[in-house]
Amino acid sequence: MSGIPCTLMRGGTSKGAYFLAKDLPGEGPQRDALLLSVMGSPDPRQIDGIGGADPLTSKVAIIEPSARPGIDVDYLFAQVFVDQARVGYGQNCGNILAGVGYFAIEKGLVAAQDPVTTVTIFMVNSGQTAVAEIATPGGKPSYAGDAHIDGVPGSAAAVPLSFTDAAGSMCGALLPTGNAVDKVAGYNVTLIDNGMPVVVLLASDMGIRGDETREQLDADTELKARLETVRLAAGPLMNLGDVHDKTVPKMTMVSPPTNGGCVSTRTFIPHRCHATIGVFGAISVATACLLPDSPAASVAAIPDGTSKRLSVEHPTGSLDVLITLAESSDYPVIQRAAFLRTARKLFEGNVFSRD
Ligand code: NQM
Repeated sequence: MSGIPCTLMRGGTSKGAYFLAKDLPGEGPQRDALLLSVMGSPDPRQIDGIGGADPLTSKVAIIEPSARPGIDVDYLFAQVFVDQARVGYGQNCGNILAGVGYFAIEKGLVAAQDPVTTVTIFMVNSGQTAVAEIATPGGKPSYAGDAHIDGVPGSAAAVPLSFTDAAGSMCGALLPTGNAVDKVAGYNVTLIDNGMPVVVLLASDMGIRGDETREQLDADTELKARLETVRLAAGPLMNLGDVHDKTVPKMTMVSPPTNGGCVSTRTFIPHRCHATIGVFGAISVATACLLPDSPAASVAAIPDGTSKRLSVEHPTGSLDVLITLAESSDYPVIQRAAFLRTARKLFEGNVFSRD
């Protein structure tokens, strides 16, 4: 039995299998079956595969050299469902993105510079571009460093990532309904997409405090049913169609910050509570906080200035999002968004599917 070259990496607060596109079958059922088998899905324990029995550790990056001018590599993200025989391509992942630059350099798709290599990445799922700065002292990828991100023990080399075109990644516009607040299934919500489609609503409106643990919220089946009702109604309004089988929109409940940040969050992605918050999800939520009259603005603490560091609190710490606003507009217009992640190569070799 011959294996498939695969690198297992932690990207931000997620973990996934990174492949070169040329080592996998092309798009279609054969590739999906292979990815399901590699991860061990469907099975809540993923015992017969390398997935970690959690949506955050059942992820795949498929990478190839890009034919697009000015772009180094194309990155396709796949969410392999844990307990269903499904692979979703309908969202991006900013955490797995953190490992893409390293992988591209390790595989010789991008030549390393000294001491930092800039890798320009086309995100196939959303048709948008990210710029990653990878530590390559002496022309070699280095994972060690002193950057810490909440949700990951210890420290590693910083991976700054920036975007100038995140808005409307899947919904066609930052605010797909044109409104900062809509009434959906009886709740005031912001339907927003600044890199990730998210429904932002007040924790208090959903009957929670907003400081509950992931485990407490995951056990609250009544809350989850109400969130799903809102989500299913929001999908078509966000130009996402019927979202029964989709991993978007995400659902983020916001409350006042408790640790000096901008806002506190509890996010469902969409059926399990996130251990932290997705990175593009955090950019979308931080952006919602900037919109006058939005539910999030009513609980957020926003620093002054056009270049803002917005600390989005989550169940295990916070995630800083940097947002640069255009100078000359009364209403917030986002020029650039950025965040800092870390990544680490964990394992490299061949992975074997069931047959
Ligand atoms: O929002 C989880 C994650 C993500 C996605 C999810 C992500 C993002 O934490 O960019 O990173 O929302 O499904 O990896």
